[in-house]
Parts: sequence; structure tokens; C-alpha cells
Amino acid sequence: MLTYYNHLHSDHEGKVEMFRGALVPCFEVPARVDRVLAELKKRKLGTVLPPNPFDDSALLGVHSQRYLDFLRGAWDDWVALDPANAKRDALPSVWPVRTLRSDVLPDNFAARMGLFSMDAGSPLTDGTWDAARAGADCALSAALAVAGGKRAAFALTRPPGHHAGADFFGGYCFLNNAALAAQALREQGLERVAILDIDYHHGNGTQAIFYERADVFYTSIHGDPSTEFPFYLGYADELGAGAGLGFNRNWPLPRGSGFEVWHATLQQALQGIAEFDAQALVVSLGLDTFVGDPIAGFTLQTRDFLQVGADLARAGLPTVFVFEGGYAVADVGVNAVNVLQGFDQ
Ligand code: Q9C
Ligand code: ZN
Repeated sequence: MLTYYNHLHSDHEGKVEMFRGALVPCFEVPARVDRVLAELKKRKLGTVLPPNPFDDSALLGVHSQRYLDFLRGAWDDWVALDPANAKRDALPSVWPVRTLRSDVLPDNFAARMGLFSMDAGSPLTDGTWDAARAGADCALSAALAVAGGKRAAFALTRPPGHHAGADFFGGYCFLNNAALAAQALREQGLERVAILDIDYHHGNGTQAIFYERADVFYTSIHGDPSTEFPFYLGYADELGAGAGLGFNRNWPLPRGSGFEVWHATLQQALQGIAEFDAQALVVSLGLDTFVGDPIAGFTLQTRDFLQVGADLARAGLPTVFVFEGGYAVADVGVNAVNVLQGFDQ
């Protein structure tokens, strides 16, 4: 498995996230990717390369200019408020919900943080832009490798991406790596691209980015948003809109679901991808479906991930894997590489 490894991922290292009214240590930590890299090397599963650099303009097919301008400058703006902020993560605290305006662009930093975010669980730090930006390069590099004829490639990066929308961060995500990969495949001439999201959480950002498009089919298996993050998207009745009607399919499963039901659901999602007649596949590879995950509720076992990889290979499509969630740090390396090895065999 050709892997593009984000060598700058550890520049993004949040200290705390808001959880049930308290600031708690971050779950989304650099060790997650370190574990996957160590396991890839241990099993000698192909070449590991740094990403190729892409121009910022490559992000504009997915993200808005004003969001990118905000994100690039946010840390310096935060520290400019108070030099003591250099030692603190930036978190939002106010949001433009219904009846408030999201077309304005306040000067106030807290107001801009809220305008461009969806939760207070995603700390923005000194290295967030550099890490996320290099992660986008990994996703674009993997997409170009696959468009150029590679059977598969893996973007090994953090922070993750699938909760990030065209103009907001949240759910630990800042730039939507899977969406960038899908858009790059389209721009390389692949006419129909499917995104299969198997992270425990619904990829609200990815869904929203492609919701009105017929050329990118988004399908996701995830914890029922009625009880699970991101709560406000990911229901079964979200089928796409406008030209995109029929090109979005969600498979919410109750908290506590195990591999038997999850695996049967995967076959249904793959059938949708086959019916769409996809020419390439992007997999949002979250490993937080694992039984030991501290913030999720499915019960997949380590061995199950080998089977998942084998099932994905049977789709027979050029495939870009993008690393998303998975917070059982001691197991995330073995679980992720099991998917990739199951795919390669
Ligand atoms: N403190 C991804 O897996 N907060 N994001 C959960 C636990 C949000 C997860 C509360 C979870 C987002 C990419
Ligand atoms: Zn997740």
C-alpha cells in the first residue's frame, strides 16, 4: 500500500477539548498516527512517502476562500489578542445559529471562530494550519497516484477531515481530506467517484460538500446521530438535493451495534456504490468502530478489520484510503493496518 505520511501531523497537538462542561485532555493525539506508521513499517506494507506539495488553489474545489483565509491566520490573530494566548488552545464559544447572520464577517476573533466552526471540541493550535495543510497534500497526492494508475493509496494524516465543511471546522477536523481526494479524482477525469465513510461518526462535512452533486456519491455507516455526534446530520432520509438527489445514502446504526449487523450494512453500502457505477472509491477510514474506542459505541474486533479490507477490495475500484478517527491509541495501528492488509491480499 503506497502511503503518503503527513510528516507535519504532530505540529497539531491540542491540549484540551470541551466535553460535558469541562476541559478534558484531547482524544485526537499525535500518537494515533505514530501507531499506524509503526505498524505499517513493522508489516512492511509498501512504500511510505512524504506528500507532494500542492498550491493553495487546489483547496478551492472544496473549501471557501474566506474560510481558508481565516484558518491560515487564526493562530496569529488569537495570539495578537493577548500574548499569554500562545500557551492556550483557541476554542470557539459563540455561534451564528438560526436567525443570526452568517454572511457578515466580524472583526472580533471569537465571533469569527464561531462563524467558521461547529463545536467546542476542536482546539485550534499553533501548528493546526501547517498540519492540516500538509494533510491535504497527502490526500491530493494519494488521489493523483490512484488517478495515475495505482490500485490504491493511503493518506496517513491527522487532524482528520470528514466533519469539516466547505467553510467550517469541527469534530477534530479542519480541512476535508476525503473531499479533497474525491474532487481531485474528478478533476483528473474520473467521472463518477464514490466516498464510503466507515468512521463511527457521520461525515457531515463530506456529505454537505457533495449534497447537490450527482458526480460524487456519498455513503456512510455510522452511529445513529439521534444519540451520537454530529447529532444534526446523518439520518437515513438524507438522499441528496437538486441534481444530487439520489446520490447520498446514510446507514445509521444504533449505539452498541456489532460486526454482524455492521458487516451486513457494509454489503448494502457497497451495492449502492456498484449501482452508481463508480470509477474510483475514496474510503474515509475511521477506526473508532473498534470495541475499545473511548468515545464511540460499536463493538468491532481487531480481526474484523481484515475482513473489512477484503470486502473493500472486492469492490474492484481504484481506492484512496484517508485516515479519519480512531481513539483507542494502543490498538489503532493494528486495526488500521488490518484494513489495508486485508485489502492488499
Ligand atoms: N469528548 C472523528 O472521529 N466529540 N471525530 C465527542 C468526546 C466529537 C470525532 C465527545 C467527536 C468527533 C473524526
Ligand atoms: Zn469518528
